[in-house]
Amino acid sequence: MLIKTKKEIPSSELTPESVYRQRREFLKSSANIALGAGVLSSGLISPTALAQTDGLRSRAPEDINLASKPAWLLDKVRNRANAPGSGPYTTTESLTPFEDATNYNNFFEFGNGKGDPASRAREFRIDPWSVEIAGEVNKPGRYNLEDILQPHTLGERIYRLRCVEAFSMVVPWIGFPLADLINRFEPNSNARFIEFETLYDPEQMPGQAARTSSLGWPYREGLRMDEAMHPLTILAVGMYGDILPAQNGAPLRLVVPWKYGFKSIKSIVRINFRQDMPNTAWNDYASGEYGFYANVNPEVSHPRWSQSSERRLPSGLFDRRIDTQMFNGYTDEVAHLYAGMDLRVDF
Ligand SMILES: Nc1nc2c(c(=O)[nH]1)N[C@H]1C(S)=C(S)[C@@H](COP(=O)(O)O)O[C@H]1N2
Ligand SMILES: [Mo]
Repeated sequence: MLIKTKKEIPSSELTPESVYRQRREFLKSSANIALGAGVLSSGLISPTALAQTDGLRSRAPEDINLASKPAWLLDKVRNRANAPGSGPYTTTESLTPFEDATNYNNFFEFGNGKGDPASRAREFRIDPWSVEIAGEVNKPGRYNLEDILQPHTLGERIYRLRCVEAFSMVVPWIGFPLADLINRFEPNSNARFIEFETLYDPEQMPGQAARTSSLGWPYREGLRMDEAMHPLTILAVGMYGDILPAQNGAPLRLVVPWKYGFKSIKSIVRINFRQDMPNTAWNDYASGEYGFYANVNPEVSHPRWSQSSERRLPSGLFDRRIDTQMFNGYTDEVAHLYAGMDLRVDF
Protein backbone atom coordinates (compact mmCIF):
# COMPACT_ATOMS: atom_id res chain seq x y z
CA MET A 1 0.00 0.00 0.00
CA LEU A 2 1.21 3.43 -0.83
CA ILE A 3 0.96 5.78 2.12
CA LYS A 4 -0.52 9.07 1.01
CA THR A 5 0.64 12.15 2.82
CA LYS A 6 -2.82 13.73 2.63
CA LYS A 7 -3.79 12.30 6.01
CA GLU A 8 -1.22 14.50 7.67
CA ILE A 9 -2.46 17.46 9.64
CA PRO A 10 -2.06 20.79 7.88
CA SER A 11 -0.25 23.27 10.09
CA SER A 12 -3.25 25.60 9.92
CA GLU A 13 -5.11 23.13 12.13
CA LEU A 14 -2.41 23.18 14.75
CA THR A 15 -2.35 26.88 15.50
CA PRO A 16 -5.49 28.96 15.21
CA GLU A 17 -5.02 31.15 12.18
CA SER A 18 -5.44 34.45 14.04
CA VAL A 19 -2.88 33.55 16.71
CA TYR A 20 -0.49 32.40 14.04
CA ARG A 21 -0.86 35.65 12.06
CA GLN A 22 -0.40 37.91 15.05
CA ARG A 23 2.66 36.06 16.15
CA ARG A 24 4.21 36.25 12.73
CA GLU A 25 3.58 39.99 12.48
CA PHE A 26 5.13 40.49 15.90
CA LEU A 27 8.13 38.37 15.07
CA LYS A 28 8.67 40.06 11.74
CA SER A 29 8.82 43.48 13.31
CA SER A 30 11.10 42.41 16.15
CA ALA A 31 13.42 40.71 13.67
CA ASN A 32 13.65 43.93 11.68
CA ILE A 33 14.54 45.92 14.75
CA ALA A 34 17.24 43.48 15.78
CA LEU A 35 18.73 43.45 12.31
CA GLY A 36 18.67 47.20 11.89
CA ALA A 37 20.29 47.75 15.23
CA GLY A 38 23.47 45.84 14.85
CA VAL A 39 23.83 42.65 12.96
CA LEU A 40 23.08 44.05 9.54
CA SER A 41 25.38 47.05 9.90
CA SER A 42 28.18 44.76 11.01
CA GLY A 43 28.10 43.21 7.54
CA LEU A 44 28.06 39.69 8.93
CA ILE A 45 24.95 38.62 7.13
CA SER A 46 24.64 37.85 3.45
CA PRO A 47 21.58 39.01 1.52
CA THR A 48 20.42 35.39 1.36
CA ALA A 49 20.56 35.05 5.11
CA LEU A 50 18.89 38.41 5.46
CA ALA A 51 15.95 37.19 3.44
CA GLN A 52 15.67 34.33 5.88
CA THR A 53 15.14 36.29 9.06
CA ASP A 54 13.35 33.27 10.50
CA GLY A 55 16.74 31.78 11.15
CA LEU A 56 18.20 34.70 12.99
CA ARG A 57 15.99 35.92 15.74
CA SER A 58 15.40 34.75 19.24
CA ARG A 59 11.92 33.60 20.16
CA ALA A 60 9.38 35.15 22.39
CA PRO A 61 9.59 32.95 25.52
CA GLU A 62 6.09 31.52 25.02
CA ASP A 63 7.11 30.22 21.59
CA ILE A 64 9.46 27.66 23.11
CA ASN A 65 7.72 24.71 24.73
CA LEU A 66 9.56 23.87 27.95
CA ALA A 67 8.73 23.94 31.65
CA SER A 68 11.67 26.24 32.24
CA LYS A 69 14.53 27.61 30.20
CA PRO A 70 17.89 27.57 31.99
CA ALA A 71 19.44 31.03 31.71
CA TRP A 72 22.93 29.72 31.08
CA LEU A 73 21.68 27.64 28.15
CA LEU A 74 19.70 30.53 26.64
CA ASP A 75 22.79 32.73 26.88
CA LYS A 76 25.07 30.15 25.39
CA VAL A 77 22.82 29.46 22.44
CA ARG A 78 21.87 33.07 21.75
CA ASN A 79 25.53 34.12 21.90
CA ARG A 80 26.75 31.45 19.51
CA ALA A 81 30.09 32.33 18.05
CA ASN A 82 29.70 32.38 14.29
CA ALA A 83 27.32 34.41 12.22
CA PRO A 84 24.09 32.73 11.16
CA GLY A 85 24.55 30.28 8.36
CA SER A 86 28.24 31.03 8.09
CA GLY A 87 29.43 27.62 9.23
CA PRO A 88 30.60 24.95 6.83
CA TYR A 89 28.04 22.97 4.82
CA THR A 90 25.37 25.61 4.77
CA THR A 91 22.70 25.88 2.08
CA THR A 92 20.96 28.79 0.41
CA GLU A 93 17.67 26.89 0.11
CA SER A 94 14.74 28.62 1.82
CA LEU A 95 14.38 27.79 5.47
CA THR A 96 11.28 25.97 6.56
CA PRO A 97 9.31 28.47 8.66
CA PHE A 98 9.76 28.06 12.42
CA GLU A 99 6.03 27.38 12.84
CA ASP A 100 6.19 24.40 10.50
CA ALA A 101 9.40 22.97 11.93
CA THR A 102 7.93 23.13 15.42
CA ASN A 103 4.35 22.00 14.77
CA TYR A 104 4.90 19.11 12.39
CA ASN A 105 7.09 16.67 14.29
CA ASN A 106 7.90 13.05 14.78
CA PHE A 107 8.60 12.47 18.46
CA PHE A 108 6.70 9.31 19.24
CA GLU A 109 7.34 9.62 22.96
CA PHE A 110 4.67 12.33 22.84
CA GLY A 111 2.26 10.51 20.53
CA ASN A 112 1.91 9.35 16.96
CA GLY A 113 0.34 12.46 15.44
CA LYS A 114 2.46 15.18 13.86
CA GLY A 115 0.88 17.78 16.14
CA ASP A 116 1.17 15.74 19.34
CA PRO A 117 4.72 16.73 20.29
CA ALA A 118 3.97 20.45 20.09
CA SER A 119 0.79 20.16 22.14
CA ARG A 120 1.89 17.54 24.67
CA ALA A 121 5.46 18.62 25.37
CA ARG A 122 4.68 22.11 26.62
CA GLU A 123 5.84 21.41 30.16
CA PHE A 124 8.77 19.17 29.35
CA ARG A 125 11.54 19.51 31.93
CA ILE A 126 15.17 19.85 30.89
CA ASP A 127 16.50 21.22 34.15
CA PRO A 128 18.28 19.32 35.63
CA TRP A 129 19.53 17.19 32.75
CA SER A 130 22.47 14.83 32.62
CA VAL A 131 24.07 12.58 30.05
CA GLU A 132 25.76 9.29 30.84
CA ILE A 133 28.91 8.51 28.89
CA ALA A 134 29.45 4.76 28.96
CA GLY A 135 31.24 1.80 27.43
CA GLU A 136 34.58 1.74 25.65
CA VAL A 137 35.91 5.14 26.83
CA ASN A 138 38.61 6.33 29.19
CA LYS A 139 36.35 8.90 30.83
CA PRO A 140 32.98 7.32 31.50
CA GLY A 141 30.57 8.96 33.92
CA ARG A 142 27.37 10.87 34.35
CA TYR A 143 27.84 14.52 33.48
CA ASN A 144 25.36 17.31 33.86
CA LEU A 145 24.40 19.18 30.73
CA GLU A 146 26.38 22.27 31.60
CA ASP A 147 29.57 20.21 31.88
CA ILE A 148 28.78 18.34 28.67
CA LEU A 149 28.45 21.61 26.74
CA GLN A 150 30.99 23.76 28.58
CA PRO A 151 34.05 23.49 26.30
CA HIS A 152 32.16 23.54 23.01
CA THR A 153 31.79 26.58 20.79
CA LEU A 154 28.40 26.61 19.12
CA GLY A 155 27.81 27.42 15.50
CA GLU A 156 24.91 27.46 13.09
CA ARG A 157 24.42 24.80 10.41
CA ILE A 158 21.64 25.01 7.88
CA TYR A 159 20.82 21.43 6.86
CA ARG A 160 18.17 19.60 4.92
CA LEU A 161 16.24 17.10 7.05
CA ARG A 162 14.66 14.25 5.07
CA CYS A 163 12.20 12.03 6.92
CA VAL A 164 11.83 8.42 5.82
CA GLU A 165 8.12 9.25 5.37
CA ALA A 166 9.13 11.49 2.45
CA PHE A 167 8.60 14.97 3.82
CA SER A 168 11.54 17.30 4.26
CA MET A 169 12.57 20.61 5.74
CA VAL A 170 15.50 23.02 5.84
CA VAL A 171 16.47 23.83 9.40
CA PRO A 172 19.04 26.23 10.89
CA TRP A 173 20.49 24.20 13.76
CA ILE A 174 22.80 25.48 16.46
CA GLY A 175 25.26 22.94 17.76
CA PHE A 176 28.76 21.54 17.59
CA PRO A 177 30.47 18.58 15.91
CA LEU A 178 29.83 15.28 17.66
CA ALA A 179 33.50 14.46 16.93
CA ASP A 180 34.60 17.15 19.40
CA LEU A 181 32.62 15.52 22.18
CA ILE A 182 33.82 12.04 21.27
CA ASN A 183 37.45 13.12 21.40
CA ARG A 184 36.98 14.62 24.87
CA PHE A 185 35.85 11.36 26.40
CA GLU A 186 38.62 9.34 24.73
CA PRO A 187 37.11 6.19 23.25
CA ASN A 188 39.50 3.24 23.30
CA SER A 189 40.37 1.05 20.34
CA ASN A 190 37.43 -1.29 21.00
CA ALA A 191 34.94 1.48 20.24
CA ARG A 192 33.60 0.80 16.75
CA PHE A 193 30.02 2.01 17.20
CA ILE A 194 28.27 4.63 19.25
CA GLU A 195 24.80 4.21 20.71
CA PHE A 196 22.40 6.94 21.85
CA GLU A 197 19.39 6.74 24.13
CA THR A 198 16.50 9.12 24.68
CA LEU A 199 15.02 9.87 28.09
CA TYR A 200 12.60 7.26 29.41
CA ASP A 201 9.97 9.01 31.49
CA PRO A 202 6.38 7.86 30.83
CA GLU A 203 5.06 10.48 33.24
CA GLN A 204 6.27 13.22 30.98
CA MET A 205 6.10 11.29 27.73
CA PRO A 206 2.59 9.92 27.26
CA GLY A 207 3.56 7.99 24.14
CA GLN A 208 5.81 5.76 26.24
CA ALA A 209 2.86 4.80 28.44
CA ALA A 210 0.32 4.33 25.65
CA ARG A 211 -0.76 0.79 24.91
CA THR A 212 -0.90 1.67 21.26
CA SER A 213 2.76 2.60 21.17
CA SER A 214 4.63 0.62 18.61
CA LEU A 215 8.25 1.37 19.35
CA GLY A 216 10.24 -0.10 22.23
CA TRP A 217 11.47 2.43 24.78
CA PRO A 218 13.76 4.11 25.35
CA TYR A 219 14.23 5.20 21.74
CA ARG A 220 17.69 4.12 20.63
CA GLU A 221 19.90 5.01 17.72
CA GLY A 222 23.44 4.30 16.64
CA LEU A 223 26.21 5.19 14.25
CA ARG A 224 29.39 3.56 13.09
CA MET A 225 32.32 5.43 14.63
CA ASP A 226 33.46 6.94 11.31
CA GLU A 227 29.94 8.26 10.70
CA ALA A 228 29.87 9.69 14.19
CA MET A 229 33.26 11.38 13.66
CA HIS A 230 32.23 12.92 10.32
CA PRO A 231 32.25 16.73 10.46
CA LEU A 232 28.65 16.92 9.19
CA THR A 233 27.40 15.04 12.26
CA ILE A 234 26.44 17.45 15.00
CA LEU A 235 24.86 17.55 18.41
CA ALA A 236 22.29 20.35 18.36
CA VAL A 237 21.15 22.40 21.33
CA GLY A 238 19.28 25.04 19.35
CA MET A 239 17.48 25.99 16.17
CA TYR A 240 16.27 29.23 14.57
CA GLY A 241 18.56 31.31 16.74
CA ASP A 242 17.34 29.93 20.04
CA ILE A 243 17.29 26.84 22.27
CA LEU A 244 15.46 23.73 21.05
CA PRO A 245 11.78 23.48 21.84
CA ALA A 246 10.81 20.25 23.58
CA GLN A 247 9.18 18.85 20.45
CA ASN A 248 12.44 19.15 18.51
CA GLY A 249 14.47 17.21 21.05
CA ALA A 250 15.48 19.57 23.85
CA PRO A 251 17.93 19.94 25.35
CA LEU A 252 20.34 17.91 23.21
CA ARG A 253 19.79 15.92 20.02
CA LEU A 254 21.74 14.37 17.20
CA VAL A 255 21.58 15.68 13.62
CA VAL A 256 22.93 13.45 10.83
CA PRO A 257 21.80 15.21 7.66
CA TRP A 258 22.60 12.54 5.06
CA LYS A 259 20.47 9.93 6.84
CA TYR A 260 16.72 9.62 7.25
CA GLY A 261 15.41 11.76 10.08
CA PHE A 262 14.84 8.88 12.48
CA LYS A 263 18.61 8.56 12.99
CA SER A 264 18.64 12.08 14.47
CA ILE A 265 17.65 11.01 17.97
CA LYS A 266 16.16 13.57 20.35
CA SER A 267 16.53 14.39 24.05
CA ILE A 268 19.64 12.28 24.60
CA VAL A 269 20.50 10.97 28.09
CA ARG A 270 23.05 8.28 27.27
CA ILE A 271 25.96 7.88 24.86
CA ASN A 272 27.50 4.44 24.87
CA PHE A 273 30.67 3.40 23.01
CA ARG A 274 30.50 -0.18 21.79
CA GLN A 275 32.39 -2.85 19.97
CA ASP A 276 29.30 -4.28 18.26
CA MET A 277 26.52 -2.69 16.22
CA PRO A 278 23.74 -1.49 18.53
CA ASN A 279 20.07 -2.30 18.13
CA THR A 280 18.04 0.72 17.07
CA ALA A 281 14.39 1.57 17.74
CA TRP A 282 13.07 1.54 14.18
CA ASN A 283 15.15 -1.41 13.08
CA ASP A 284 13.84 -3.42 16.03
CA TYR A 285 10.30 -2.40 15.10
CA ALA A 286 10.53 -3.40 11.41
CA SER A 287 13.93 -4.53 10.25
CA GLY A 288 12.78 -5.00 6.65
CA GLU A 289 11.68 -1.37 6.45
CA TYR A 290 14.22 0.62 8.48
CA GLY A 291 17.86 -0.33 8.24
CA PHE A 292 20.73 0.52 10.55
CA TYR A 293 22.40 2.76 7.95
CA ALA A 294 19.26 4.58 6.77
CA ASN A 295 21.20 6.70 4.30
CA VAL A 296 18.87 8.84 2.19
CA ASN A 297 18.69 6.99 -1.12
CA PRO A 298 16.19 7.81 -3.88
CA GLU A 299 16.95 4.49 -5.59
CA VAL A 300 16.02 2.21 -2.71
CA SER A 301 12.28 2.31 -2.07
CA HIS A 302 10.69 1.73 1.26
CA PRO A 303 8.68 -1.52 0.87
CA ARG A 304 5.47 0.56 0.92
CA TRP A 305 6.45 3.79 -0.90
CA SER A 306 8.98 5.30 -3.25
CA GLN A 307 11.82 7.38 -1.87
CA SER A 308 12.54 9.12 -5.20
CA SER A 309 10.86 12.38 -4.26
CA GLU A 310 9.83 14.29 -1.16
CA ARG A 311 7.33 16.90 -0.02
CA ARG A 312 9.17 20.00 1.12
CA LEU A 313 7.56 21.86 4.02
CA PRO A 314 5.87 24.29 4.47
CA SER A 315 2.72 22.68 3.16
CA GLY A 316 0.54 25.14 1.36
CA LEU A 317 -2.41 24.84 -0.93
CA PHE A 318 -0.34 22.60 -3.15
CA ASP A 319 2.37 20.21 -2.11
CA ARG A 320 5.84 21.16 -3.19
CA ARG A 321 7.38 17.93 -4.49
CA ILE A 322 11.07 17.85 -5.22
CA ASP A 323 13.45 15.09 -6.25
CA THR A 324 15.23 13.37 -3.40
CA GLN A 325 19.01 13.53 -3.69
CA MET A 326 21.42 10.70 -2.93
CA PHE A 327 22.68 11.08 0.64
CA ASN A 328 20.25 14.00 0.88
CA GLY A 329 22.63 16.06 -1.27
CA TYR A 330 25.76 15.37 0.80
CA THR A 331 27.33 12.83 -1.57
CA ASP A 332 30.63 14.69 -1.97
CA GLU A 333 31.09 14.72 1.77
CA VAL A 334 30.00 11.21 2.75
CA ALA A 335 30.01 8.76 -0.19
CA HIS A 336 33.51 7.55 0.73
CA LEU A 337 32.19 6.19 4.02
CA TYR A 338 30.28 3.53 2.09
CA ALA A 339 32.81 2.62 -0.59
CA GLY A 340 32.47 -1.04 -1.52
CA MET A 341 29.15 -1.48 0.29
CA ASP A 342 25.95 -2.54 -1.46
CA LEU A 343 23.51 0.12 -0.27
CA ARG A 344 20.53 -2.04 -1.31
CA VAL A 345 21.64 -4.63 1.23
CA ASP A 346 22.89 -2.21 3.87
CA PHE A 347 19.96 0.19 3.54
N1 LIG B 1 13.64 10.12 20.64
C1 LIG B 1 13.15 10.30 19.41
N2 LIG B 1 13.93 10.86 18.47
C2 LIG B 1 13.45 11.06 17.21
C3 LIG B 1 12.14 10.63 16.87
C4 LIG B 1 11.34 10.03 17.89
O1 LIG B 1 10.18 9.65 17.68
N3 LIG B 1 11.88 9.89 19.14
N4 LIG B 1 11.69 10.79 15.58
C5 LIG B 1 12.71 10.88 14.54
C6 LIG B 1 12.16 11.21 13.23
S1 LIG B 1 11.29 9.98 12.45
C7 LIG B 1 12.40 12.40 12.61
S2 LIG B 1 11.89 12.69 11.02
C8 LIG B 1 13.07 13.50 13.33
C9 LIG B 1 12.19 14.74 13.30
O2 LIG B 1 12.86 15.84 13.88
P1 LIG B 1 12.11 17.24 14.00
O3 LIG B 1 10.82 17.02 14.70
O4 LIG B 1 13.03 18.14 14.74
O5 LIG B 1 11.88 17.72 12.59
O6 LIG B 1 13.35 13.19 14.69
C10 LIG B 1 13.82 11.86 14.90
N5 LIG B 1 14.24 11.67 16.28
MO1 LIG C 1 11.26 10.57 10.25
